[in-house]
Amino acid sequence: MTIMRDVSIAKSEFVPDQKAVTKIQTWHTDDVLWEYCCLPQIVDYVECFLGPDVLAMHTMLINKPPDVGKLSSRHPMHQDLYYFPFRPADRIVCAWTAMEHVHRQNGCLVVLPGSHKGALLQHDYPEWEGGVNKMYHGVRDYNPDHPRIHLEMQPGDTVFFHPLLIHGSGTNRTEGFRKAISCHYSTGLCDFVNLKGTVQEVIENEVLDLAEKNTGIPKAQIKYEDIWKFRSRVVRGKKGWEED
Ligand SMILES: O=C(O)CCC(=O)C(=O)O
Repeated sequence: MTIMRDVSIAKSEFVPDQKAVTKIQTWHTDDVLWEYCCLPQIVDYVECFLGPDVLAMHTMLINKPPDVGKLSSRHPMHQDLYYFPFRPADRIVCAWTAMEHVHRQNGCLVVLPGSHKGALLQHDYPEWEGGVNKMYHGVRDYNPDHPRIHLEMQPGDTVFFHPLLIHGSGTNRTEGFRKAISCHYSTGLCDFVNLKGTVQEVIENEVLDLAEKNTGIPKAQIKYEDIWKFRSRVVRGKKGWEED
């Protein structure tokens, strides 16, 4: 499991530590949270997109904290495929479920409709004065005039979206934590691709640096695809690769 903390709050000496937790990731081995990934109300739809072999590849519990005035609770506009070394993109889908009323004031999702029909774009850390959370890369150039939709949702509402869809989320201007749970599913028959020389090389390097720091294993000995294989778990059907 990875626990991520908000850049502004984690550095404040006045806020107790757990209030800075902005996200918990890679919890596919937790029995209680795993139940979310298996809910038939979700997986029956996922199967329509992916076919009968369904893997959970990336699990997140998002706890957007009240913004302390630095606007660091925002999530920059990005495409999730940027993080993934597996394909095809059309056989990956995200399910994102609101755990409470999510609206513009507490930083709902915002999406650029139709953007999933475009290419995977270059991402960078945005140059935000108040700081940017770790791994929160954003699309470098997108049309600021592209229509946007703010996804206001009730508890339990779920949105399914393509990994090329440009999306992000706004500042949490309330006193409460805005909670959501999500899983990225892929077909079990996905292929892993080499990211060298692609726009994804930057994030691959950053993740490998972190893996080296956390495990002590030199990054040259860690394969990015293995990190993702390690994060995966069968929901229905089978995996197309052998376990090591
Ligand atoms: O829930 C949010 O605020 C956005 C989450 C998201 O887009 C992500 O983590 O990739």
